[in-house]
Amino acid sequence: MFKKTLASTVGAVLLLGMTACGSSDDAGGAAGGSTSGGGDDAITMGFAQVGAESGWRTANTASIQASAEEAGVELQFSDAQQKQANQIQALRSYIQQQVDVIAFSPVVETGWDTVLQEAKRAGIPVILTDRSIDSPDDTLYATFLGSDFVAEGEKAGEWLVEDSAGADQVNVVELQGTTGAAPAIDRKEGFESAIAGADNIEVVASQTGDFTRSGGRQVMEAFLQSQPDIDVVYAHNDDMGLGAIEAIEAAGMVPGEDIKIITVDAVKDGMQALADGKISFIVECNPLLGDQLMELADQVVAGEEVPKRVVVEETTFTQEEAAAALPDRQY
Ligand code: GYE
Repeated sequence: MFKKTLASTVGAVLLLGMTACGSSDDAGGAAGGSTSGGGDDAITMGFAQVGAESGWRTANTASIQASAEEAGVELQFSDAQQKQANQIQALRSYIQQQVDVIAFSPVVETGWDTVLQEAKRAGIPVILTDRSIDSPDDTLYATFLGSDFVAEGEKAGEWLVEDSAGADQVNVVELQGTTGAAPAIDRKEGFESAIAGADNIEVVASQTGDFTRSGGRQVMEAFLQSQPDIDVVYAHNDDMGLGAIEAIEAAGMVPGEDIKIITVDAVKDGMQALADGKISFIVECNPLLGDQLMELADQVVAGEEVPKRVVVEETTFTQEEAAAALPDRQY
């Protein structure tokens, strides 16, 4: 689907992978020649980001870059444009550069063992951030910092079960995240288990919108053509839910009234749509992982013991709660 951009992407990944990001250069310059507050001891981190597919991802990248600068960590940043091959290439370039620590958010769950064994052989610790991998070998990474995506899916399903109590038949269409990605797999599973006992709720169609607004819109347009009776959209992130709103409005219907929408993330645009009544419920997924990541990196590089799993605490939002939280929302 995105073949056109692949050649330029690979070039961009290589380029970004080989050069320090602008912000750490600037920090070095401002400190009067020394590379950071830590001088020669500064930690160098290679960070392989998934892409820039959503508002959540943009906030996550900004958090990591700001926290690195604040912590005096030299950040090498690359954007894989949602392609595993690009991410693997970025990881290999970090190994070759002998960075002190590698952190990445794996675009999909499987297929990492070979490159992570290469990092292990090179003695470079790896921190999984945001998304985890599916591998029998948990010595391939030091720790995993991120949300509990199954719990997020459950919260979405539990809200729907309560909201649908007493209703005859509730037809749900599901906009899945990127195929094979941990949050897509887990948010589907959590939702399904929460609605399993509710005989009146049925998922009538489920397809990936790749976590993007345009993907959500396109898939929703197709659902509106093929499904005669849709009551609820369950979107694995805000952006796809916002795309679904566009499709629903273009079809002459009213989101929030004719069709209810449940999403995950709680980024500003999603919270605004929730406060406006277009979305009915959002499960929060916090993208501000930068500070915790830099702290873990510091400990891992120093050879200290760290917990194998660090779970991010999160909440949920109704329309009233979104209106109240919006003025102070950072992302
Ligand atoms: O929910 C979605 C993004 O991995 C938690 O990725 C992250 C997800 C997030 O594209 O918006």
